[in-house]
Amino acid sequence: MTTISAPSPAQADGTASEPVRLFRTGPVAVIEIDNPPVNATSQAVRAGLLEAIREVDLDPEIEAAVIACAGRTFVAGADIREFGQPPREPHLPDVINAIEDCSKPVVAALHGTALGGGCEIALACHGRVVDAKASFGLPEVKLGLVPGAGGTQRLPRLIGTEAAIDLVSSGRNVKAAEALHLGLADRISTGDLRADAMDLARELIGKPLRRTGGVPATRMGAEAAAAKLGEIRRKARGAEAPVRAAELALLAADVPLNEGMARERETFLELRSSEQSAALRHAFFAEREVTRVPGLDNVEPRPVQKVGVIGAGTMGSGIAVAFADAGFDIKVVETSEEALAAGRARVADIYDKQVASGRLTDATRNERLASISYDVGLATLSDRDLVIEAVFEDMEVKRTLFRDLDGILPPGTVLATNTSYLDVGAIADATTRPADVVGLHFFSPANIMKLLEIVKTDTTAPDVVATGLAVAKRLRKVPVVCRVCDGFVGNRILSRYRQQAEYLIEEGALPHEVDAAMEAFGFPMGPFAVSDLAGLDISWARRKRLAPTRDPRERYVDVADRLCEAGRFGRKTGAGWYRYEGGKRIPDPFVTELVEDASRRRGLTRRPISADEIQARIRAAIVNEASKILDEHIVERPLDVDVVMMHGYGYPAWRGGPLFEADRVGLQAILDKVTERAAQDGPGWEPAAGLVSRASSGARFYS
Ligand code: 3H9
Repeated sequence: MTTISAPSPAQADGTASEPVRLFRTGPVAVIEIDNPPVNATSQAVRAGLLEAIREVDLDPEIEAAVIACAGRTFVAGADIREFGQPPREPHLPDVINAIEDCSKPVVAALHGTALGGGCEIALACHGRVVDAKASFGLPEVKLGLVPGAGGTQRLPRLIGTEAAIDLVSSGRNVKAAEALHLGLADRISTGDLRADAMDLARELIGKPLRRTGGVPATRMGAEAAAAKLGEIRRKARGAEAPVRAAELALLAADVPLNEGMARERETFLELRSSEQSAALRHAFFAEREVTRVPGLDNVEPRPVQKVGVIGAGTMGSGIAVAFADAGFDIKVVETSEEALAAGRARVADIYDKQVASGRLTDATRNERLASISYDVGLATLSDRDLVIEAVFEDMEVKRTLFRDLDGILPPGTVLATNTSYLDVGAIADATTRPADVVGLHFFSPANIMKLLEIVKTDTTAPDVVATGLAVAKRLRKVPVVCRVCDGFVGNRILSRYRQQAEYLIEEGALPHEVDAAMEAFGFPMGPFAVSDLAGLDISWARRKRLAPTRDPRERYVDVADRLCEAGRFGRKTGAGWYRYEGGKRIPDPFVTELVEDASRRRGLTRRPISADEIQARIRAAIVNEASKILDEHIVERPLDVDVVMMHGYGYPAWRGGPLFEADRVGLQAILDKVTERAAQDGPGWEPAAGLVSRASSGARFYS
């Protein structure tokens, strides 16, 4: 720690060598943490902070202190990279207790995101002043942890047990206004944050200090508490941390701070070495790593502000909203005034729903709606930097469209297709500038789903791929760069997942049993429920298209086709794999009959299939296909597959994605299952070479 006898610079430049500095310029000292990029509480920060607090305590000339941070944010948490190593002193809980116990007022000046350990530092201060744009949160559960430095014990004391349970179990962020309302913040700064925090510190000098740890927490009734825990457990879908965090918050009303903190620390250390936390930390870093694409280090993206979307159906309108939300200048085109009007209505509907649910104000909706322009015909797109087509999934339609665009768009415009299966290379070849063509595969609803597959062909220019990544960043999406193959990464794996689910029903399981098993695995919905939601007709049309080229030796289950022939297209027609009543899905004897008939026609004697077998077979199908994707260099790294499955398909993040998990489960066990299925199911089930060699050499995906 460095002591400086000079005024503290307002949110300094972040060039200091010492991560904690004490500015002593009068009765109110400023303790500044400066540990880029996010001021995580590394060992050096903890040691510096403890030393600074001791100095404030001992120095008769200092009467109060403000804790503030340099750079873009207040402390965003403990240093996640240290979690794999043995804890080193001083421990954060001890540093934070020293802040609370300080004999002089200590006020936190919060800007950016005060998360995890950062939020816990703030909770122990005697006052909190927050920047109007700041947010708070205890996101530890998203890393498979509970807060480990007093968060579960101080938060209930400060804002009440019920509100605290909500925050610690969800890990959600709270903006400044809500923080003030909850009692988490004392003041919102309107101008100079540090000056405002120093004012509050000055006001507290000589007054009795409110030490959060000494405030009693409100007690929740036993029944209400049990109901809350049950609800959290259900929502967590197998993740352990949310329930453990809520239990600790409930404890705060029953035991003194030190006892609660001891229990919290114990739980924190236990979870820190858990499989779930390792998986969630992998998920955190993988989500960032996907944006660092090998070979694109110094490639400049093309500037993009004006974006055109062709087609205003479900995908096109969702894409338009995603871009409008991110502040792009967006134009939607259609082939006729009627289609355009329908698209405009779809866009308005998306925003109206957001207003109705309180996520958007009327004023913002109107602003966003006004930022989207509409036109008929491609010619009006000639001033666009990026054009994305979201028209009917048909190669000839798309090739014609790209040929037309080629004649209209100026050189340098990036041409993107939102196709989910078609060969982007063949679409690019319809133009005279295939280097400018890329796949931008959004997932429905496009304004909500985080995943964006950026599909490069053999000819896509590196700066076009870089442009896709830069656009994704502005859209706050998680991009995964991949090469062309049928279904790219996600849908290719999904088709194996679905295929295996259909084999399972043909052999003896019922659709709701497969769904229940996969929901117990941690997916938000099982495969049949998802099909009903998405609509069975789209994949039916695709299957009919592909029928002439299907390998006749392939085991093909036709139950989905027969459902479609009966007019059952899923939720939108009130029936599909299930029957729907009042929005509830109900297993349907009609479907059971179709399934049993399929077994009979295949000559199979139906047998009960356990949830374990269902999960193991589906997991094997996913890992095998993912291994083939790696073998073919469709993606370069296992983490790319993990991110696709977690962000686009609901693979439980606490499992870390299929390949991360495969390492933990044991590759040989998965390979055995794949080999067993290959013998029974025939073509499509060949074990991937990469999986065979990894399993037989004892190597792992992430070694
Ligand atoms: C905790 O606090 C436990 C305590 O209760 C108890 C302890 C005893 N550590 O996301 P970005 C890196 S648990 C290490 O791209 P943004 C990140 O990897 C922690 N590194 O920026 C990236 O590095 P790189 C609770 C971290 O502006 C760079 O910083 N806290 C950490 O989009 C920039 O990050 C959390 O869970 C960290 N804690 O978002 C907060 N955080 O450039 C986790 C970030 O090499 N962090 N990095 O790829 C976040 O949510 C976001 O990073 C944040 C900034 C919102 C802060």
